[in-house]
Amino acid sequence: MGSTSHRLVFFVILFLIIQMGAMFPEYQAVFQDNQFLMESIHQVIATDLDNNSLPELIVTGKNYTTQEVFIYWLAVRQEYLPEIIWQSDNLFEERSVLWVCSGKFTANQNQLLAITNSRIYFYQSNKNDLVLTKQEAHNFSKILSVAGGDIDGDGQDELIIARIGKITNTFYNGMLQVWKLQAEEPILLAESGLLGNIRSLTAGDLNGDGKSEIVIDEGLRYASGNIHVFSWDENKLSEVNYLKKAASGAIYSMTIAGFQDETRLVTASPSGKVEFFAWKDNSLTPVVSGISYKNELVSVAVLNPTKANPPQIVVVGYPQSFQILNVNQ
Ligand SMILES: [Ca+2]
Ligand SMILES: [Ca+2]
Repeated sequence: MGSTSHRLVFFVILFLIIQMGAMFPEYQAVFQDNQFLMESIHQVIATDLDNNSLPELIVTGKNYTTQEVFIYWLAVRQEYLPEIIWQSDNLFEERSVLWVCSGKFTANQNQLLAITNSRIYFYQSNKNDLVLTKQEAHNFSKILSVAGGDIDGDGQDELIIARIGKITNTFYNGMLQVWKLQAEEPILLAESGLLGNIRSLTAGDLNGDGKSEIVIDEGLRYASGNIHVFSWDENKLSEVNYLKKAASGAIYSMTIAGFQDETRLVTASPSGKVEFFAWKDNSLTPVVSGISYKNELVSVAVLNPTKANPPQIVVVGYPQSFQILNVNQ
């Protein structure tokens, strides 16, 4: 009798595992290149720069041997094959990272902002070209990461900077700044207190109220850290959600995107995991189906050309691996 009930329990569990497997979409690589474009790829973002309502990709990286830093603008049109539309001049700057983000910062179409330690570059599309409309020295300092988003809901995107606020013996204690760029000089809209060792930053409208939320991950070294969500309420930044030990490791890259019926935060970690969090009942809720890789992930983007189908996930693995993943249909 005992062994029969054990066997029954075993089959019930097996059945449940099979059912759960069927519920979660499986991703497969539809494009993969382990030596993509440059010796080291740092960042990928998805954005619609040519205003055709279809997202393209921006990829940044570096060739160490020749001291070159480039931005590529890529379209993924047919058969998931990324095609180069445009390539920047060499933006190499001694001892500087190049950060990029996109949004309507000073124009009424999406712009690409590229920021080094000392300079800021504004690009916008003109037919199949990205035109450098402005470049200048800036006074932002100790940058850790950048993002674009309309924090206050006025229709223009703000530049969000995660920066070092204080250097301690053991880590960089970071903070957030939100800048408006329309005026001659950038205007500081908001600044947070010290938030810990910020490892990644993104912005996007998680709750659908028309204003972007700001999301950061903070924690030490490679350890699983905490995700904080901030929104602009009553003329200040307020923390509206906090997830402790949220992901299965440090988060090096995050993005916010629509997934059919819900908005999700997508994270990538050096442990090789892509994880999803849906915005439900005013908080981030882990979505059980993640993606696991053997290599260290440095950046993630979501390509969402149609609302009807699940979007594609673009992942960059250290040092120069590039993959586009699609849900098995
Ligand atoms: Ca705004
Ligand atoms: Ca919002």
